[in-house]
Amino acid sequence: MPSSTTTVRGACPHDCPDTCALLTTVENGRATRVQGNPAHAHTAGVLCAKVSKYPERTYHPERLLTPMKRSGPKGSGQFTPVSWDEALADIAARLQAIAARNPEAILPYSYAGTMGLVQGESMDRRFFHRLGASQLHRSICASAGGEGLLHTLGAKRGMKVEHFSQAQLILIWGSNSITSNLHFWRYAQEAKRNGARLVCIDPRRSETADKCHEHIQLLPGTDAALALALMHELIETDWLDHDYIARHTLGWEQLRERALQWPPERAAAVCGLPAEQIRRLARDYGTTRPAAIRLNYGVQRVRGGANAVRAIACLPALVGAWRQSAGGLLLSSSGEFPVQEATLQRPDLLAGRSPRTLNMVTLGDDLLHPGSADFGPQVEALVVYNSNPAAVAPDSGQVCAGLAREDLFTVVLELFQTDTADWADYLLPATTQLEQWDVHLAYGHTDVLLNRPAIAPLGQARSNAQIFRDLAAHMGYTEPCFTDSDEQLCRQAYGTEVDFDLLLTQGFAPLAVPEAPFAEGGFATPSGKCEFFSQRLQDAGHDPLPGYVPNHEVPGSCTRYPLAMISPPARNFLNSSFANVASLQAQEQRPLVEIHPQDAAARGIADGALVRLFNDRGSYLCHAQVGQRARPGVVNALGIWWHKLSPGGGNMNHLTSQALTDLGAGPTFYDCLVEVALEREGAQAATAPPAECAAPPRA
Ligand SMILES: Nc1nc2c(c(=O)[nH]1)N[C@H]1C(S)=C(S)[C@@H](COP(=O)(O)OP(=O)(O)OC[C@H]3O[C@@H](n4cnc5c(=O)[nH]c(N)nc54)[C@H](O)[C@@H]3O)O[C@H]1N2
Ligand SMILES: Nc1nc2c(c(=O)[nH]1)N[C@H]1C(S)=C(S)[C@@H](COP(=O)(O)OP(=O)(O)OC[C@H]3O[C@@H](n4cnc5c(=O)[nH]c(N)nc54)[C@H](O)[C@@H]3O)O[C@H]1N2
Ligand code: SF4
Ligand SMILES: [Mo]
Repeated sequence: MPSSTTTVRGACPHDCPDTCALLTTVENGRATRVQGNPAHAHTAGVLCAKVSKYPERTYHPERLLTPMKRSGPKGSGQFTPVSWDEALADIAARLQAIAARNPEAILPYSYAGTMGLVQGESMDRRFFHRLGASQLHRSICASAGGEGLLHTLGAKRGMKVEHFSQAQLILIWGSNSITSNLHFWRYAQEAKRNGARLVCIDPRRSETADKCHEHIQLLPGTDAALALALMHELIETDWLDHDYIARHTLGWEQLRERALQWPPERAAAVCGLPAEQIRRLARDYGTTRPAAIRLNYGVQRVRGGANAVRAIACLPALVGAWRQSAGGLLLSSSGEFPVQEATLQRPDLLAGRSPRTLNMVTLGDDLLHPGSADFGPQVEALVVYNSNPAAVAPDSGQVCAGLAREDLFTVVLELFQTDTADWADYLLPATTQLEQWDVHLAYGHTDVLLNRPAIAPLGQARSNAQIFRDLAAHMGYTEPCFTDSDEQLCRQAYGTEVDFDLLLTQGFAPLAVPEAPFAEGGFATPSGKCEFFSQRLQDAGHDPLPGYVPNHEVPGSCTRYPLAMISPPARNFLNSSFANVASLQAQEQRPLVEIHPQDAAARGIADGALVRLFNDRGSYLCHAQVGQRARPGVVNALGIWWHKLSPGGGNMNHLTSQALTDLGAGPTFYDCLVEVALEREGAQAATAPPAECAAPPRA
């Protein structure tokens, strides 16, 4: 046979703001190289270390290649191969039997293993709508911040990322961009070369903080206090754009009154910062133009997350930063994309039913709930795809106790045998991005991307859309929408809103988005203004103004658990994805917690020591990394290791709680108190909660 080499255009499917354009080299049917597409401006030919390793991940010796049925006790991870027909017929029969009693006893569980519109939210949604299953509130990442933006700017819209290169001041707020938003960082570097000042606002001395001019190392969960004190200073010194405020904002007088209650000294005490540093930041922000804020989701994984985003999102309107294309703020751009959700997801298949919605953050509690008039039926079946809840959902101990229920029927669609897959009754092999069609939006730029399959599916793997199509057939669903192919679904995702031919030829299509979206106001709020005051929030019984909402577990408030733990992303993993890829695991070395020398010395902990982090929810064994990346009183457990790849068989989510945020019912991963102790062989962790540190209530 003659040898052949082709290059196939694709899109990175991972939950990352950058949504890179990929070029996959295929030699004789095998993907040999994955690179960034130089023709795509934001990708600029560069990929992160993780996705550069894509062939290694795709051809990983532990890829799941056949459907499997549990053959050992629940959670044993023992399976035997079965045929697709046998697996699908049995799963359909089990789901039908449950649905005959009450379809709401079936719960789909998915997040962003792939962000593709087809493999992430199309045929699966049709299937569960038709079935009448419980709905899932997909809140695990961004719902608090999303609500904060919605009630302030009106939508997930903001600065175009490329314009950051022209800013003179960039606040990198709750974002370790070098780790999680590399292609934004490229624009920030360009700005730096043009003389811009870069300020990083983060409790952790991150890799990004190292490279900024200033690092403002506040306590976790105190960002709203900082933002209010900045407003205080902007008001006191009159660094305000009165014309912009008058024409394009709502609630200025009320916000002014609120902000005047926050002199820098008050915020300094809350944030654990010198007041002088807050004054200097206000001076920088009040006097430099263009001034840009790259806000990221790191700020909103605490009780007051939505209010923090709201407070920060008010700042650009106060100083009129939106007037310039290189000024303003970007948290997410996903609201720009004209996705045809109703066509893709077909909520009409609910046919008048309105099933309950369960929150993916409280999976642990919900799986253990017996069923009641309020709650509805006990969850009897769980179908997991694009997610690894055993490792990534908070309060892992409860999640795993729920997954361990003998009477729970669990189906997992996966690439690998993850911690969650170990609990499955059926484990179904899914394709990777290199083997499937998809079409994408982005939350860190404004281009649509198409992903073409580069290689044939490995083994018997099938795409998520294909698996749900096949399940629908086994359930006897005859609606024509259950026969749409993956390529047809790609065409439906944007309908006529995006030129599909351009996607086919070029691989990407930029949306027409204004250069300075709010230069003349035009916010997507009910008033059309930047809403400092929100009538909608007041009507719903919330504080109508942005305020400081203290953590559920306030740092320093509990003598038994004196340390605050945050658990931001590890550079070489993507959430729990890639944790099983040897070359990337080697980069991260081993599960670790960063701890300040002062906190380490007080506990007799030397660099590299095996330590136990614990609180009343559970414990996590990992290695101490003693140094300045952690501030005193705060430890950083970098994530997210699989339980079974960690020394004690757990991870930091054994410590995090299911408590929710102020708005948006999001998770509070970074709102968590712990103690750390040197691990001695045979020692027992103290786990009994004292009364003063009882588990926090749900917000
Ligand atoms: N390499 C890599 N890239 C990723 C991910 C990954 O796991 N690995 N995750 C992806 C996902 S799912 C998302 S949602 C995006 C965005 O994900 P984010 O979680 O926003 O990612 P980061 O920017 O890496 O981390 C957030 C930063 O916020 C800081 N932080 C923690 N608590 C606070 C706080 O209270 N206030 C402030 N100001 N900062 C705080 C952390 O120390 C960290 O440096 O990134 C994506 N990109
Ligand atoms: N402590 C702590 N916990 C956190 C966070 C934190 O910062 N700290 N971050 C949170 C955030 S921001 C997020 S977004 C969540 C992320 O939670 P998840 O979205 O669950 O993310 P992953 O851990 O990457 O798991 C995705 C899984 O999908 C699988 N997958 C990938 N592609 C496909 C496909 O095409 N088909 C199928 N069937 N499967 C596929 C992957 O193999 C992987 O196991 O975690 C949250 N958990
Ligand atoms: S994970 Fe992010 S930076 Fe890496 S290739 Fe994908 S989109 Fe690009
Ligand atoms: Mo996320």
